[in-house]
Amino acid sequence: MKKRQAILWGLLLGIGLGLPLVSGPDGPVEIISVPATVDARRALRGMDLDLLMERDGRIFVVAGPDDLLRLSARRITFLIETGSFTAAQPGELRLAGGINGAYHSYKELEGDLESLESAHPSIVGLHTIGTSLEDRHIYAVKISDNVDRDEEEPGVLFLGCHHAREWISVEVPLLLARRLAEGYEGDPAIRELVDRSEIWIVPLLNPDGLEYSINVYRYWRKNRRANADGTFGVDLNRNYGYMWGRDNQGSSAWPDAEDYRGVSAFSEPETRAVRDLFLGGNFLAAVSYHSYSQSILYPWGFTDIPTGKDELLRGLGLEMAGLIETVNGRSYACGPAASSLYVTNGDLADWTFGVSGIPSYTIELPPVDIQHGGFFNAEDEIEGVFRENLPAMLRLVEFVVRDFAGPPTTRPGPLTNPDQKDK
Ligand code: 0X9
Ligand code: CA
Ligand code: ZN
Repeated sequence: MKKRQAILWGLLLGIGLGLPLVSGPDGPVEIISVPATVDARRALRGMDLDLLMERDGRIFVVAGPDDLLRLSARRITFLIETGSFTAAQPGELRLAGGINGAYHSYKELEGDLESLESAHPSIVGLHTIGTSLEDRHIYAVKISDNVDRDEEEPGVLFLGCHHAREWISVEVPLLLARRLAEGYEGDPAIRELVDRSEIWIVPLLNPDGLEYSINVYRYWRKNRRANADGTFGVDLNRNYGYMWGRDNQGSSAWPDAEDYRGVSAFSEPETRAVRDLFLGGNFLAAVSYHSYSQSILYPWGFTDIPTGKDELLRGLGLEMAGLIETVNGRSYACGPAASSLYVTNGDLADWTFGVSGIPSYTIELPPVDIQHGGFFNAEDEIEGVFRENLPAMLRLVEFVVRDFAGPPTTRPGPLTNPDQKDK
């Protein structure tokens, strides 16, 4: 990895995680709109503002007092729109009518998953792998031949929406389920992959968070755990049990932080659901979809020490990035999570890799940066983002099918922990 690129990534993802709170220490945050002109776009660029949406020729952004001053200094006229968003609770913003458009809410997803199962009952099985804190189902779709039977076939796991505001990460795995189910009859390549593997898809790991993001505050990230100090939410991608809470750089001990790790590893029903599904199966690869930054990240997240399996992780990762680029020409960077980016502890990919040594990826979907929309992907981009990811997804299924058939020496096994080695 080139240094310049590594630094750029750090910047991009730093922005991705460090989003504004509803009210910061320096005063209230407003939703404003500016005309979608070349000048306004130029002024917004580099200001670290969160783009909310573009509508009727205006760009809506979340801005603090300093941002308003900076905009005024650049003679960009803006309208304060906060009033057209009704407050759900003091200090929170609500866009009346919901803003999820073509994206799936929990109920919409539930309906679509049920229809998919009833249209293709022999290869689609809908499972509830857990229940969220607000009593929503955490759904997993199994796609395989003889779907009701637990066969001796390799498993591959695709998940979306650890983070509530990353709506595109629900759609990509959901569309994969649909493509596999609908392609089974007519597409021999799909059929062979489905026959020889068990593909598990969890499109919406964080249903409570997603609903909150749709109905109350678009930029919500965590689940909706009521923390002891009165704040809400645990970052599900800091709650897994490998190197959980190892340091305060990779996750936070503070409940109000965006990367709060929770009171203990697997304290959350969502991460427990993934743990139990994973440990009960025979998974040989896993991908966790997030947004944004167009990157394919592999372990470790908790340290920049290489895993010892970098050749495999990097090789497959680069292959996936290559396949993605051939579709729409968009390039996804590829590298080890911690050293290319920032350190995390308790994330999913470290856990699946740490406990079983299988290729495990975090794929950050488009856009590449906040100037291209950040967490807000246009509705008409959903299909294109899915289409570019499909070949990479199928490549991973093909990998598990081949790997499973290969000699036992190539099969993954538990890893030694680089931490324990020097103790
Ligand atoms: O911070 C995360 O959980 C992921 N990024 S996001 O902006 N979608 O929140 C990245 C997790 C990958 N792991 C590391 N970067 N260590
Ligand atoms: Ca099967
Ligand atoms: Zn994320």
